[in-house]
Amino acid sequence: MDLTIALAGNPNAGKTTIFNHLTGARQKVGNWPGVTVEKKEGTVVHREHRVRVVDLPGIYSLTAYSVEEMVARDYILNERPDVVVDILDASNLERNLYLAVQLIELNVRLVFAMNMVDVARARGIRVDYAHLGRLLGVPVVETVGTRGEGIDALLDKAVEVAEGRDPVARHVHVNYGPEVEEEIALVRRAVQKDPELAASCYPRWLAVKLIEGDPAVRRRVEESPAAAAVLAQVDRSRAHLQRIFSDDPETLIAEARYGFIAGALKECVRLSPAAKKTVS
Ligand code: GDP
Ligand code: MG
Ligand code: K
Repeated sequence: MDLTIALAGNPNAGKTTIFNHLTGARQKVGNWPGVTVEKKEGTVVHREHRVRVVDLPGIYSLTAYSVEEMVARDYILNERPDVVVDILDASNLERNLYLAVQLIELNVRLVFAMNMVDVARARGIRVDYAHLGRLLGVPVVETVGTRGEGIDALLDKAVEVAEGRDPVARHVHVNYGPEVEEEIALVRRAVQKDPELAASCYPRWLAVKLIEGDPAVRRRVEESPAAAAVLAQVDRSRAHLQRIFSDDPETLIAEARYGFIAGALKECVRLSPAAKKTVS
């Protein structure tokens, strides 16, 4: 059976290093359609599978404000790889988790490659990665890309998750608080009146992005027969949230994501006494 794995991650997290280990010399380099962003693809044979590995552009977020982010997001939404492997820099975990949380919100099959654990360890950062994975509903594999450590385990785990065989993989929601959640529910209900739109991507994700005011997601909805009803609800929801909070909806949502990350990290991170001294 053929499987497709997409590699996502922040710039410098080690995507290219891991891609090279996974695919060796079997690589094809081109451009993403219509843009001058490099696209790398490779294949690897793993047990009974022919696995295609696609290297997505390095990104920090999944907004519509950069061509790299749009390429990565559209690929995941439209081409639907069997599993997304998010490569995180463990020595910059909090920042790298911002993209990870947005991938979780897409409700796609996901694995975290916790890369640069050598650097994190040397800095005295101690994290219970397995616990973090259980909290976030995403299996974690520790890797040291430069030494090729953990790459086989990563490929095993990616295939396991692609086949729906991993017990850790489950969908976890960011809780945006009662006021925002109420508006998400209203928008989601409007989205679900168009079965085709609701099936085109995860409806809760669509609702969150519409409330954030994402222009590309809005355009996606404009093509739907339910567009008028959905967008009217979105405008009502955004106006309502703007009235009750001092921040705009985009800021509210970003802050809730950071809060969610901080909460999860608090349960999993143990700094060594030496590391504590250098950060305080
Ligand atoms: P990309 O931007 O995500 O493609 O990142 P690269 O693969 O180009 O890696 C960025 C830098 O980090 C390079 O100098 C790599 O050699 C280095 N690197 C990658 N993985 C690791 C790792 O696990 N540990 C350490 N110490 N360095 C790494
Ligand atoms: Mg790279
Ligand atoms: K998940």
